[in-house]
Amino acid sequence: MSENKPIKSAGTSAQEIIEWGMAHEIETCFDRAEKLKPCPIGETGACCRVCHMGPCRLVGKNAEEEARGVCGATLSTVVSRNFLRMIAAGTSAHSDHSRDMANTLLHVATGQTKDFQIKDVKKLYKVAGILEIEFEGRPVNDVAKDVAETFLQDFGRQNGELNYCKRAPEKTQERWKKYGITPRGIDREVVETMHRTAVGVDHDPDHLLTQGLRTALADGWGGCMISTDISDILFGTPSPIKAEASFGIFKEDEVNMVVHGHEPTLAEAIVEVGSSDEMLQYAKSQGAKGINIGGMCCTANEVLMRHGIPTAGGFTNQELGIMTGMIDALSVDVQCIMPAITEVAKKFHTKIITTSPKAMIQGAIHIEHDEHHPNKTAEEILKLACDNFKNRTKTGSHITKKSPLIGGFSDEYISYMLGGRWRASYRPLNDAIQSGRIRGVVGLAGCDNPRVPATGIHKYLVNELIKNDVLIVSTGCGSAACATEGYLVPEMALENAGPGLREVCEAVGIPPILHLGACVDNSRILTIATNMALEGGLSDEIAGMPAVGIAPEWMSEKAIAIGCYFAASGVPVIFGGESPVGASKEVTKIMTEVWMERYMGALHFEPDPEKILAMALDYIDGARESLKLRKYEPGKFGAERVLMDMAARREIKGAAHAGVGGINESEDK
Ligand code: BF8
Repeated sequence: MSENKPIKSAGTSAQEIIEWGMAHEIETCFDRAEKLKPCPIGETGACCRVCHMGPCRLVGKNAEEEARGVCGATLSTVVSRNFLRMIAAGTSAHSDHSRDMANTLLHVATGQTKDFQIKDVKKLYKVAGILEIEFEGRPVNDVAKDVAETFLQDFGRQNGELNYCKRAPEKTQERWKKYGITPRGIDREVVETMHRTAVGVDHDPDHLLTQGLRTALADGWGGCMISTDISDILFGTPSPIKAEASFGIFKEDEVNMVVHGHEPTLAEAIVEVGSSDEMLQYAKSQGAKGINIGGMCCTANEVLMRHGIPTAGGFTNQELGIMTGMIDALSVDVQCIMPAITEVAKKFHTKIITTSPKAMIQGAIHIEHDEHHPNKTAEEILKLACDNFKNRTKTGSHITKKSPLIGGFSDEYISYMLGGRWRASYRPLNDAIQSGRIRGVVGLAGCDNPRVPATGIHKYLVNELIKNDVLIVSTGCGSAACATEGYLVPEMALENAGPGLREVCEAVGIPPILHLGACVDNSRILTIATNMALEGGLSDEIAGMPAVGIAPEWMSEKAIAIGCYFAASGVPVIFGGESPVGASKEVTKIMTEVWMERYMGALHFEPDPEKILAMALDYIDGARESLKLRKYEPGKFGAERVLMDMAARREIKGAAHAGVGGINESEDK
């Protein structure tokens, strides 16, 4: 990395490729972010464009009191309506993905899709039990059919409540009922939100935001949770697995096929068909030694968690991956796919393939995913990748660095690790939090963002949080950011962890940063929080736990939906960057103070990483105090052993080496 170039990504390999791209005049999101400053009116939520009398910009010194749209809408109405529409869009994205998963399960159960089978029957039975579907003595596919049909009803349900609301602790459910945010049907909440934010309907910011929370809960306890569970049923519940991350995952002598997007179905088929003898022979016939499958963004997380497929990283790495010159084919489905990839790909040999009937990009090849015959689609895509191998040129940044990682933690596996096979339990985790060995838990999630040195805030926060004895559960591109920087190597992370956290992790055999999967797998964090509440000794609901959610580099509307479902479930959440409701003090107050009073959850926006850290630790310590847990004392536990370990390591490695042995230095070795 050159010293006088501006740092655009905190990923060292990513930065190298960015610099290579600049030298070769290849434009990326980093250049566009620099050229295109955010509109200051839209950025803070003050631009109303829900009708064609506007767009109205509610600006000025006393905008909160005086500014009005042509219809008379106040700033707080406009700001909250804009925010609600983000929640609705985010909920739609996760939930439409989830609906596709439910349909796939139905097609597998009824034999319309023969390429997949139910992989995790135990999980199917667990889900059937929650849904009160009889499963004992019945054929597996009959149970799966009932489960799929019951889930599908949750999308179009008009009244009552979502099936999975009952998975939340009772007190959490009571809060939802008390404040009228128990979600009904997923589609119903999204449609009602769109209706209420249309011109001339709901104008009361608090009333609007309450519907926003109900919609977000439909996302978390509906769309996301259903998707996670069906993916586990069909493709297996994850357990810890080794993989690799960063741009060095691509191979010189093999066909590099990359899966990018979100839905795991076609990616699973590509993994399966890509490892068949037939396809290997085909790759060889095209001059390659084999087929190397890699991933990007959340599809990467899905196949990493279940198969150890390596990841090239998160959102901001997608153009950079192509710029390595190593990718023969990149197949994409839905969400977080930059349309710019086809432009970048023109400069290389990479074929971009769109696969979803919902999403096309100009300049891409469209090979539509046949949901009844996924292996056939996978074969077509893989053959195209193999055919393209011979067109690979020397052009590209050819980065070879990568980092090992351990991923694949599910709530089922965490509970098994903590309690053992016969008495799986959260007791050791709760005990460790009670005693102060673990100060609290942070869910580190969300995107990476080219408007900050990408992945840099994730990097800063994981370092500081584990140093402060905070256990991290991570998902989405947050996990990818940790992975590419070497933070998911347990030994390295442990070396940097506070002594109490380290002691617990070593005793139980878990790393201090647990990679839980894709963005929809934030639902696993809801399940973990529920299990902690049910275990006892901490809070008896999700609210009040020494736990915080952080999305430091968020950019997607999906992240907003996620932040809101955590807030409504009782978790204080801190987002980085400028606030999309920053124009209105009233809306900001509702989302922080009023939500805190009602749900013991809140949504803050804070651009300063140091303040994010301080707020998170304050929330954790405040919750400890309210629960009358022992006051957290840094270095109280395990310090002596850690010092001894460090001394021993120093002796072995030599003082100079030990001095740089922390996880910061581990990337891409
Ligand atoms: O759903 S973390 S950039 S890839 S939105 Fe997108 Fe954000 Fe990544 Fe996955 Ni989630």
